[in-house]
Amino acid sequence: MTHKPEVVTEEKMAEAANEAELLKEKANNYFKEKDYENAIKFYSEALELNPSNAIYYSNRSLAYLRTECYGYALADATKALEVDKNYIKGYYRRATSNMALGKFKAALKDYETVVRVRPNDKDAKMKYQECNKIVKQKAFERAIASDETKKSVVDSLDIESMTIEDDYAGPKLEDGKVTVSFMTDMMEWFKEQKKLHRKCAYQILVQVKDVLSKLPSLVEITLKETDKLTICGDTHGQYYDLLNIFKLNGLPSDANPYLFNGDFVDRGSFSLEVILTLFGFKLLYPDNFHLLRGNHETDNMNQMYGFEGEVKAKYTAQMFQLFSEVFQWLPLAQCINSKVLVMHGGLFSEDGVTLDDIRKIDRNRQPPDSGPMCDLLWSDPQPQNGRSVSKRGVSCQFGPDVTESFLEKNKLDYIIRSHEVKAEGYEVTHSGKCITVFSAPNYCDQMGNKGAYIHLRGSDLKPEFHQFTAVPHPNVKPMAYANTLMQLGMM
Ligand SMILES: [Mn+2]
Repeated sequence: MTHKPEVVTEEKMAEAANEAELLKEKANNYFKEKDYENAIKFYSEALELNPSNAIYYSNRSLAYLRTECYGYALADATKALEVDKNYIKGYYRRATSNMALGKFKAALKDYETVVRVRPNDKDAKMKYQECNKIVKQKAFERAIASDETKKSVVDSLDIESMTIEDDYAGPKLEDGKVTVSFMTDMMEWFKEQKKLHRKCAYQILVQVKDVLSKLPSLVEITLKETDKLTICGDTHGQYYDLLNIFKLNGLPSDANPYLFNGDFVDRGSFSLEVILTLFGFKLLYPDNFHLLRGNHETDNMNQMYGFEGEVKAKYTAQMFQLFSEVFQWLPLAQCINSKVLVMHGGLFSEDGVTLDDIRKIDRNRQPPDSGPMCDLLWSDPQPQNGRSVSKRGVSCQFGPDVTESFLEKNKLDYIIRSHEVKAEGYEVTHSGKCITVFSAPNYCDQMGNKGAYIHLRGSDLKPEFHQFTAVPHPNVKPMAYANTLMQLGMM
């Protein structure tokens, strides 16, 4: 009888711990190479062998942050603190996840903890102060918002009396109208990193607000037999890649219609150039140039991911306010020939949603935390049936059965959505019923992905995919205007 179970178990545990360490090293190396998918895979394997290591959770949390899975990142940071409540990095990670989710008060609490434990840590103090500033600012905004019914920036502008200085050599609207030559000149002007005169920017914004506010929340269009529509996914401030799309696929026109499926701004540091170009084309071809709202056409995202900072740097806070008003009027979904439904995020947390429910959404607002409007902007498909908690921490993930029953109920063929970076620029899932298209190649200058756009022809409505790669851009890094907490958090 030489059987000694305790000793064997202990040895096995030590062995498992060693093996877990090796897996962590492997994951760290993938992380350094920015291969976050593999990093997550090996941190997960390490955690299977040794689930009581706070560092593994914390490292995986950072990898999730990088892949925009803020819900998972938050769960891992929380887990790290459960395992070891003295693990300071865990508080940082949890704070960053909460910041990314727009939960500033929760983030502040964690920064407070760090500052209390490490009163001499300058970095912690800076982060605490920065976060505190945001919380106070939000409270202030809420206070004045409830004071009076919110006035439009448009009412306080006197565009007519804005003068364009003689030394301004850039494009101007013609008799207050966007024209083809204005658009060509503006795109060229932006390409040279020059600034559109603020009067022209305001003219575009005021006019586009008027155009968008007249559209329904669900836009319905009909493609004739010979018509061809180009659908693009996220562009995220990658202006030079947007110009490349027009070079490859032709400039927008009534004969060359486009649909841009949200997330025009944030992350990329040429978001103003992207959005003014898209808004310009909307004014030029209101019936054949379509824009849908993404989860980044919102105040919370713009505050964290750069657009607000960029508008304030290049123009003013007031202009950002007007952008915010305009974004609230972007439609939420578009239906093509009553067969193909396009939206930025995806389908719903609840069964039984109809096209009529989408039509009825009162969209002129910041999206709520749940419900159909939130889902349209935020959800993601998943391979398994049913629904799951979102990796992002907002809305849900929906399976092929959810897609199937939604399509059946609404007599649709398939959906096209964006919202997720894909290596090939697009992905076909749910037996061809759910298509993702993403048009920001080499996303954030580091993901190495292709971009894609889709051609849909009226004759058969079959998606035809076109891929492209990133083109060079001037030396301004992505997130250059993002909140400093986000920049640090993303490092
Ligand atoms: Mn998105």
